[in-house]
Amino acid sequence: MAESTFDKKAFKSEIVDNVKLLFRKTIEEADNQQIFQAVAYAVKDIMIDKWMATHKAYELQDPKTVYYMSMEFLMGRALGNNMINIMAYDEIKEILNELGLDINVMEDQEPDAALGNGGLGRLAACFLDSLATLKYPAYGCGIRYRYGMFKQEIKDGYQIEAPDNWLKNGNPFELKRPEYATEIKFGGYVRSYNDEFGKEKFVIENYRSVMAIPYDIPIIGYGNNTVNTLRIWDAEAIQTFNLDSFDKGDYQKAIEEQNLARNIVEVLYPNDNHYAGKELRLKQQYFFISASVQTAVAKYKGKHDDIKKFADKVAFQLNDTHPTVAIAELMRILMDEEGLNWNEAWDVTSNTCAYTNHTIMSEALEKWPIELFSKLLPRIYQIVEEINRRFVEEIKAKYPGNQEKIKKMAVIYDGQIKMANMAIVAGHSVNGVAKLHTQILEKQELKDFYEMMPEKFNNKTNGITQRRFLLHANPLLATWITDKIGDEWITNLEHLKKLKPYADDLTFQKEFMQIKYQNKVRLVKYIKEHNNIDVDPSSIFDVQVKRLHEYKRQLLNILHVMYLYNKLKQNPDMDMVPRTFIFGGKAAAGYRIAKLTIKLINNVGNLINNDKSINNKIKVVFIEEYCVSNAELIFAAADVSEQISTASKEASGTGNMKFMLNGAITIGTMDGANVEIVEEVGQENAVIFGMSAEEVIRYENQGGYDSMEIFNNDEEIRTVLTQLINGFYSPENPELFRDIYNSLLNYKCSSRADTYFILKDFRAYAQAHEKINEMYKDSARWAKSAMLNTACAGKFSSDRTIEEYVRDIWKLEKVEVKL
Ligand code: 26Q
Repeated sequence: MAESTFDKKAFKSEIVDNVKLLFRKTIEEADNQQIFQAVAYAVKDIMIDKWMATHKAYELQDPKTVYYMSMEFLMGRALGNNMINIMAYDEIKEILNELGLDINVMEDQEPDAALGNGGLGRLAACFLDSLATLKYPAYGCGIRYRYGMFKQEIKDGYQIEAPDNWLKNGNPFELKRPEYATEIKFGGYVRSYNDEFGKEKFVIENYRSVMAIPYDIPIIGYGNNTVNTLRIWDAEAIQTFNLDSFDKGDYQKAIEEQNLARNIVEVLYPNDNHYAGKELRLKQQYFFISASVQTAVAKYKGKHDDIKKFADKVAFQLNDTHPTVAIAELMRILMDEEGLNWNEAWDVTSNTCAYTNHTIMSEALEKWPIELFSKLLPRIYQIVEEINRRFVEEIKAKYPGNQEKIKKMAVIYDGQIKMANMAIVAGHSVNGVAKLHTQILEKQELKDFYEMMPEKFNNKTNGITQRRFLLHANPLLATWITDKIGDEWITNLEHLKKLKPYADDLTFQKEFMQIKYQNKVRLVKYIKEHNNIDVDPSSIFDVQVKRLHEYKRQLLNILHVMYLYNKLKQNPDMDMVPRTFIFGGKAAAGYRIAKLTIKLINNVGNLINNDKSINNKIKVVFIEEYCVSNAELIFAAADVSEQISTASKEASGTGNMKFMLNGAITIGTMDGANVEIVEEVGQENAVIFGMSAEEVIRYENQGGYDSMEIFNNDEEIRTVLTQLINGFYSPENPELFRDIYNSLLNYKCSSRADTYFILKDFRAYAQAHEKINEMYKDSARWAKSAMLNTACAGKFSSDRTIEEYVRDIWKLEKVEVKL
């Protein structure tokens, strides 16, 4: 580990200088936001030297580099993580103390960089941390949205979306790089001609264009000198126009280009696992991909003259299908600008690109109507057409006369371009994000592709960075662990297994649970300040935080709370450890049933939290504005981790890993990475319930099941469902929750009743909760299980995941950076 050369005195005076330089103030006069900025710039100053050294080392050694292409990077706050990774967190904490300041208050001044929706975007952020820590050359490539994920306010129980103006005070960590601006062309038409050697050439004419301007954000490794770059692109109009000198046509065009530029990067689409088919979304995709691919090619050409060997130096990882237009863009550049023929360009593209699949749900698969796509990207469309034509020939050769195969696998079919199919056909690797998910891809969703090209398929079970989700989020536990087993776990999480022998020790169990209690008190304070709800830290904290989605089944959870409440009302002496059911998460702005579920959770909470007769045995809290920064508080405070998706639907999940790492016990289905969590921690230290993925898929193939039968035969379930429509939780409007009721019981259009098997899994879920209750009563048993969850979380480090990507897909070498 690099030793810290941190100079406390110099750093302190740099803070004072920065306040003066930036705000013309003394420390005493500056407000917290200003001091935060001053500290951030001082930290950046330390990182800049390492950033330059890294750049120099990469220039000199010319290593192979991965470009992680993603529409989303859900970074959260940077200051805390950066102070940790430069190994100066405690020193800076002391300095701030000496100045009469609290490091937590300073960190709270920083807005989250919420350039992502949920799991996929946060995974990208964890990967960047791991890549730098493991000393691999890497770029993140994305979009600098002016507005990130919307801010969620809860008013009268309803979600209200507010804009996230995250850049309003500037971003101290970013660096604008106008010298690397590139032009991006949209629309127009393709003209072809023969050049002097008779070769067919293509040019686009009459296009509109915008400039892509990069902003670089330093990504520093833990305890080393590696600083990689997250490059996010802003859009600007080509010329700021001059009213006098434009004739009418140019004036129109100039205005249009202003608008195009403004619109492209204006806002992140707030959909999670749902495709909407909006033209602006395709513009965003091509915008950042064209800029990133052009840059990668230019960088390569700065050092090499043989473009055919591009893939020896460059790997593109496509984070879902959102960046797959990179395939056609690279083909275009290689052929139209670098003069390669189709086969040569195809070889390079195929060896460069690899695709990660994050979902099997059909509503999330991106398909673009030919009409829309070809108008916006005419040359790119020609290339996609040719990719399709050649691939369909291959299918026909392999499966003569088999129209089904073409229907399923063609890149263009029925007037639509299927981005996943293009990514699979063109790339050299297709990976799922957990073992079960990859199996389902191979055996079900992508079966035909798997049969045709099995060598491309591989699994990379997701992971999370322990630097943020343990070291930063849970300093008490982190320190305790380091006291027991040393600090190697920070860069090699498998070391946590050395905690196993401590799990049976009563003293250690007590200490562990004492830390959990203090973290619960910290969260109680947050909830009081932000929600004004009183919560008892000695109750069981049972937590479900994640995006709102029907498949994630927040509805199952709240229906079970309603059921428990009914039982308690009938039998107030019921043997039950007091429980606080904590929810958090955002619903896509247009997702009606998900938003209604938020309202239901809040109404249920309102009634139950104010019912004195149940003796505070149940509390229900919906935490407003779930985001990376408050997630860090929430994971550290959880006793129970709710991972209850309909089996087969959650590709992996990563929240499940964050809970486990912080010593929460999972109540969950055999879905996604839950399967591997149970494998690691043992069945006795998790509570698993419900249908298997195989059963779910079998029922789906039969067209579903009859939820009415359950309704008719199970009185307690019937009572709960009836409370959705008799005004029990909405006396002012008894019909309020009718749509939820209908989703469980009525066939609607072509979709089955209870698509996500909520009623079918309900009894098993209730039993699982009884088991949790029993386990918790035996405090030694609980403490042991909780500790074992932490001790067995080693596999779920994103460091492990990245090493697997490097070994199987990217083939990178580590680069030592010296200062
Ligand atoms: C698509 C088209 C138009 C607009 C938006 C989108 C869109 C945006 C975000 C589609 C999907 C997403 C996000 C998906 C996602 O977060 N998937 C999750 O990825 C995690 C990391 O692999 C997994 O752990 C989760 O299981 C998976 O749901």
